[in-house]
Amino acid sequence: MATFIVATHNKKKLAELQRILAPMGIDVISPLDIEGGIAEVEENGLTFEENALIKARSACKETGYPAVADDSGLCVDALDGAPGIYSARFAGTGNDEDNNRLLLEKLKGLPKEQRTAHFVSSIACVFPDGREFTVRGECHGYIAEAPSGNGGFGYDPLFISEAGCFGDILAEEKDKISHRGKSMALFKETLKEYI
Ligand code: ITT
Repeated sequence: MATFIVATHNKKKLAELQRILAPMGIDVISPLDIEGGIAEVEENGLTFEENALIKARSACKETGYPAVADDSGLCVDALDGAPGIYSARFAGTGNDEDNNRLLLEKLKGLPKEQRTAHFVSSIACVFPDGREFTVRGECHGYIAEAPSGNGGFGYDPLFISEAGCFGDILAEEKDKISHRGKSMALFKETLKEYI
């Protein structure tokens, strides 16, 4: 089985990707295993897929390992899909609490039926020989009126899924239904055609 580098600088996302990849029997290394880490690239794509490819191509080129990268975000219907690919930088501070506060502010006064949203995870896989593919997972739900729980990361305390708020449910429960759980299941299926 090949060794893959998971190209992310988000420690909580890394933990989630490693947790999902481990039972797939895939050997994973992270930027923390590379001396000096890996470079942070400018995510200047216009779609989740483009940004995932930008990150995976760079990590593969830099390390020589096949690379897996996730580009993800939250798309809120009442905000025409924002923050979308700009989810990590929504409030401009790179801080999850600031992002959540701004989101609540923008949705203030809207009833539940107008607070629908979905998470997207696009996973890109790039091989040193130039082959590459992307897969995508989505998870639909709505935005709460106040944060709940301290599980997960990012917008999890505000996202209500069919299994409850992502901030409250167990990590394994989130993986079963989440955008990343779904994209990683597709990644596993698609990978069979490549190795
Ligand atoms: P890397 O690019 O280094 O992987 P990042 O955090 O900048 O790290 P993204 O550009 O893909 O990653 O931005 C994803 C943002 O979307 C993330 O910072 C969260 O704010 C949000 N997000 C993505 N998946 C999430 C999840 O499962 N739960 C909560 N928020 C999530």
